[in-house]
Amino acid sequence: MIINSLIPAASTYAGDIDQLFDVIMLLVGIPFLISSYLFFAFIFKFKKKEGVPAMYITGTEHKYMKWIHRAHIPILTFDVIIVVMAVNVWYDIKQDLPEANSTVKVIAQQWAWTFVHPGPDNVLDTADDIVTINELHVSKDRLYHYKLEALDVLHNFSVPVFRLKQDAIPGRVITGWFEPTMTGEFDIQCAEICGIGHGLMPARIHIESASQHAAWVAENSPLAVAALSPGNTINTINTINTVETKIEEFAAR
Ligand SMILES: [Cu+2]
Repeated sequence: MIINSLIPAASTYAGDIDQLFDVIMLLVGIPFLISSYLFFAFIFKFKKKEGVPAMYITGTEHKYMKWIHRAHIPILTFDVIIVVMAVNVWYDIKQDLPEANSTVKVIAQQWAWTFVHPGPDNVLDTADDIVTINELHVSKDRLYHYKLEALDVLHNFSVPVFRLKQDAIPGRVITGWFEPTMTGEFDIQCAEICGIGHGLMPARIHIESASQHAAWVAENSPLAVAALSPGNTINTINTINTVETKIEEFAAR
């Protein structure tokens, strides 16, 4: 309700995250408003008055303590509700890994994103892979696994419309998943301060319909490009080789 009004929800689990935010906002916000109101109301109600002597109150008597206990019980109950809901959502998104239709590689470095798409054969690490910089192409209603790597320092792969955020850690390949539910072009951003160019590390995600995506894959596959203009092949294959060498160099460290 709150986040959704600011930014579209474009993944299968975006709604769960938004719902969690709404529940936390209500369960924390309402007690916050009530306690703030009482705090200021009592300050004014019991301020110094002429002819009324100050009373020394330790607050330990039952008639005072019961007001603390009565407030504690709902707050603790709300905490339990929040924890149970949060663990459930966390499990579904981060612990569970549903079967994928396709896998993409996401490589973060200072200060750009490299994306490796599986190409027409839908298999990564083959000659028809499509490598792009700062531009990820996916199809709506397909479940993707991403394999996230960092070549230098910590980065964070953040796709706000998916409500997806995942740290990228040098030396590790982190696998996660998403399933787009809406077509369009949206932001990808690095959400981990990764150096002076951190703010200059934006990318775009293009969510296409199945047919649009198939057309994009067919047009941009190095094999298709090769068939069209032999000169381009060398560039594309060079790009793939550079990226793969970088990954291998990195893995060998
Ligand atoms: Cu970064």
